[in-house]
Amino acid sequence: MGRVYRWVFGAALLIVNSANASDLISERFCADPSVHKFNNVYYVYATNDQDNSGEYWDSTDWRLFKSNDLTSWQDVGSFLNASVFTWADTNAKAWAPAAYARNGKYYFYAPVGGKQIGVAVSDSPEGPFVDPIGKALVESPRDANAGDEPIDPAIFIDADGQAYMYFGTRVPKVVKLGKDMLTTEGQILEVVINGFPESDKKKKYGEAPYLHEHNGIYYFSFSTGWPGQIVYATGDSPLGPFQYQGVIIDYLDISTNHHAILQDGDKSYIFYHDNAKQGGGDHKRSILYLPLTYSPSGEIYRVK
Ligand code: FUB
Repeated sequence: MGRVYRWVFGAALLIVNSANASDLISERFCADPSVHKFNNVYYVYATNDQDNSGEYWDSTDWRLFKSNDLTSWQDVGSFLNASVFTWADTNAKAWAPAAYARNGKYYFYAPVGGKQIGVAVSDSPEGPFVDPIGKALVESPRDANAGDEPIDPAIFIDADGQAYMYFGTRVPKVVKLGKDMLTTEGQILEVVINGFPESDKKKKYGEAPYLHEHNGIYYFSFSTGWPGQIVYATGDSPLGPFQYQGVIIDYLDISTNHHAILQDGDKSYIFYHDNAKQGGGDHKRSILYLPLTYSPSGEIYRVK
């Protein structure tokens, strides 16, 4: 990786992929997708919006969906409750999670409440997951530079085997993970994003960080806030700095947005949530997905 690139994107560049949104992956309200292909099966790990109060994101478990073809989805059910993290508040909220496979194991990173991220591990993508470390992996204010709200973990493993966890609200953070995926290595760093357009003060980091690599370029994407666009910046290292590039998903009629990108052979998809299902709203969200495509020089085409 580490390819040196020099992009000057045209200011007027806006190429919209006109694909229609997929059907909902579930009739249940769910949000904050973490999407993966494990053993030729697609999995979406999600926040449970069906069982929250409707007034806040206060559900206490996570839901899992799976598919063999990205079209027909099976509801695997409530596969993990926040109570697995015995060190967390008994009413801890189960927010946007991130799964990852490594070492023949499946790791599940999850914010509980707004101050702690836990990690659970399983031999199967569908669980059962257990907490192998008995404490938060990252916690505020315990850990220096964890920020006020360490939530929304996203995992990326580079070609050299180094794992990174991105997280944070309002200020994006990154920390290296050990090969065991259960420990952090070194300091928590701020992710630097340069080049936000001066003309739009709403263009800033909000939440929902996501890192992927495509053709040697590192793409750092995130929501700009509440409501938020999903935008992206690029860099030549997983640690940044990143240069703002543009919008992937425009504002939706909902207070949050949160996405994940699936790279499947030569195809890519962006999963996100919206208020698309009847009766939906800020706290009753639904997961959909769209194809994600790139220009020959690596710009991500706006999808929505
Ligand atoms: O689901 C609760 C919170 O809403 C997530 O942590 C954020 O990313 C936003 O989607």
